[in-house]
Amino acid sequence: MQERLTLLEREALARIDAARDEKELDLVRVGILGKKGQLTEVLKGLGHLPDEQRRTVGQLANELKNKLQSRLDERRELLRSESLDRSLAGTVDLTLPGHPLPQGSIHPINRVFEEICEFFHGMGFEVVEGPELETDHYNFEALNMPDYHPARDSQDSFYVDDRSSAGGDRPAEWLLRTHTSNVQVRVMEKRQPPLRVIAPGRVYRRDNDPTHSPMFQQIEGFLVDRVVTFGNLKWILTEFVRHMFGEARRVRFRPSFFPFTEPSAEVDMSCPFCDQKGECRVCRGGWMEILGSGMIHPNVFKSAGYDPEQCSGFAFGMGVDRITMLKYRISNIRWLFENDARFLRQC
Ligand code: 2NL
Repeated sequence: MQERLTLLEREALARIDAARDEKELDLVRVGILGKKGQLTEVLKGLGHLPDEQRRTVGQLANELKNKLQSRLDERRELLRSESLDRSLAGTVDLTLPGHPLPQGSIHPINRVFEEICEFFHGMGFEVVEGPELETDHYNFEALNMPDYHPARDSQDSFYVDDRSSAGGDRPAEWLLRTHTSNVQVRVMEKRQPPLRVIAPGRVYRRDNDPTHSPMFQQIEGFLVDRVVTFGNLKWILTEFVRHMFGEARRVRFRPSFFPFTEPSAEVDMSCPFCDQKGECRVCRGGWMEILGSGMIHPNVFKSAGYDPEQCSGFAFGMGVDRITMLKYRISNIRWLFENDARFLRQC
């Protein structure tokens, strides 16, 4: 009986060591320790042995059972880790750096906002903000736009109450500001020249197509002192355009009209994409309009309580969205507002 156990042990250990995977090892285990396994059979047969032999053989068989069980466990552990190593081989390199966290970026409009404000700050201008909900006085009246002015039509502006229902002697009307000039009017009302102010912010107009959005961002600026000339305006705005679009830009001032300035000029720059070389889909003709400007109208000074004989100044205004589109060659203004991550990632 003891010999049988010794034989069984040698054979069992050899089979355990020969098992090449966990499945094979399990078959080996069943063959030895299963319900009809070899060792199980031995243990079952103990009952037929005489008392004394049963004790010694029983003890040996139990020891062998424990030994084989732990050998099986060891082998299973080894096979498992070998198979894990094999399946990871070549697919995981633990020395590689981890996945970087996605990083946000500044929205192109804010980037351009910052760049513009930085330039004018360097020129001694201060940044002032004001209300987006405004009265017709600050948005139109004080800017030499009397109530018959076409821009005041409800077709063009967002009035907050119903314009048509207002009675004869109408109180102040409220609307979403159509430009940030309201801020400058409020500054002039409170303070005396010399003044150098830029007013950035959101403005609202009833306009909606690929190049217009009902809400857009504007920066207006103005400078008032005792004697300010159109030459001062030309110099600052030329410097500005070259700061934003490169020193190589040519700048031209084209006569125009705004109710709040006289004379008025639109500012064009040579196209930064084709450099005026002709056929260009962006500029169509070599020049691109980028801002409006002029000498502040005497009526605007009068509404602010300034004497137009004692001071003069220039003002300008630009659409930040438009400048952003030109700078980054964005063809549809909606890209700027949809916040599609695929677009923003490119900025
Ligand atoms: C444009 C043109 C302009 C102004 C804005 C202004 C403000 C005051 C007095 C006089 Cl308080 N003028 N602003 C002047 C000329 C042009 O904007 O194309 N804007 C997008």
